[in-house]
Amino acid sequence: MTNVMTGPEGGYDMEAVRQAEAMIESGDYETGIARLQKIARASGDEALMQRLIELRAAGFEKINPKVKLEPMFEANSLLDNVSALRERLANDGYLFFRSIVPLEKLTDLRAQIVDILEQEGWIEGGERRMDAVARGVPRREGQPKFFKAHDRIVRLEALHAMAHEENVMQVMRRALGDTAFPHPLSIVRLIFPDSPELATPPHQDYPNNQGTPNLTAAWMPLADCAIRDGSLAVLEGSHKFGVLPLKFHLGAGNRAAVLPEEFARLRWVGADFRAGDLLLFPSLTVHKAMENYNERQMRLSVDFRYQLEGEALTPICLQPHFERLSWDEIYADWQSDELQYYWRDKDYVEVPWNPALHELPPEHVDEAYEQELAFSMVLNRRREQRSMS
Ligand SMILES: O=C(O)CCC(=O)C(=O)O
Ligand SMILES: [Fe+2]
Repeated sequence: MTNVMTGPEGGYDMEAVRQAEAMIESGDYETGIARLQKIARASGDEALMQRLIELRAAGFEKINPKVKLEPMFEANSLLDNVSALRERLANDGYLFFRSIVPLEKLTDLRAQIVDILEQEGWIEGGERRMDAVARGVPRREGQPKFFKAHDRIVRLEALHAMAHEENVMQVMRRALGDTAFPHPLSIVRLIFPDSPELATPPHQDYPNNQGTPNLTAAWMPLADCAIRDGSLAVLEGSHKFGVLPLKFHLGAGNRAAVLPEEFARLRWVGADFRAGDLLLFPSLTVHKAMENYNERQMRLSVDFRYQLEGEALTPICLQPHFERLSWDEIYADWQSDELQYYWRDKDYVEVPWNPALHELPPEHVDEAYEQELAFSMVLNRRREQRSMS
């Protein structure tokens, strides 16, 4: 016998709800939530919707697959053997190096960024400002408060100069080829502590950047960054499976890759990064940020994209991140013009960016709404707990 609840906007099958909840309780979170979602959305029942949000908030940690990291291979010893280096990159889909970026340049860039964050009220000031201790709720990509700081940071000459840094360029030339050059799209990540739900989910860069699949990202933290501080992890060998479908996620980019079951046999690899370390991966490699469980400090990092001359790129790779400012505006206060419009002398093939490769499935609007509600519930609870303790 089915027990049907009826509300003002229709009914739902109580037994089906019970089954979905039992699945969630027994650990089959993804399937259980997906079933409950279907029933709740179709019923339009407010109480059931509330229950769904509650369950999503309670199980947030399970939305990001819990990954156990194996250590990344440290490729420094291969730097003198270009063919071994490239073979390793082709096989593993990443290269990780210790101590490449000069510390004084990292520190200088970090100092300029934390000055802006302090002035914008994001972090505590004074002597400890270099620790980037967060104040207040997380500012998130897309929000006006986020852009108030980001629009200033994206103008920093030191940010863009880091993509051209000589040690980094030497590594890029060895890993990719002599004509390797950075895209002017330089990205800074301003990741708040204590909000693991916002960690950048598993994804490929290809749908965002497109152009040549040999496009290779270089990621570096602007200070020591252990796994628990939200360092970057890579799914080894995941670049060999083509472009994966997308689903909505609250983290940077709002897109996660849907990982096929066969990926279960691949290894997630990571490291406690130290300042100066550098991670490279081509645009089909699945990677994710580890959750920032540091209770106080923001994770600040930068990432750049490189390619060889003669290969394809899309117009967004030649624009500043978020495309809110023109290059002339960005260059206004620079000391040197050496790195301005440098790509105009490079040889590349401009190809159109295909929006279809970046589209989310139609149900993403509901998904985004539910994740937002669940996240604000989690944030409020966390704040209440803190004020009580
Ligand atoms: O730093 C992050 O959280 C994301 C970095 C990333 O996805 C990238 O560098 O492509
Ligand atoms: Fe990425």
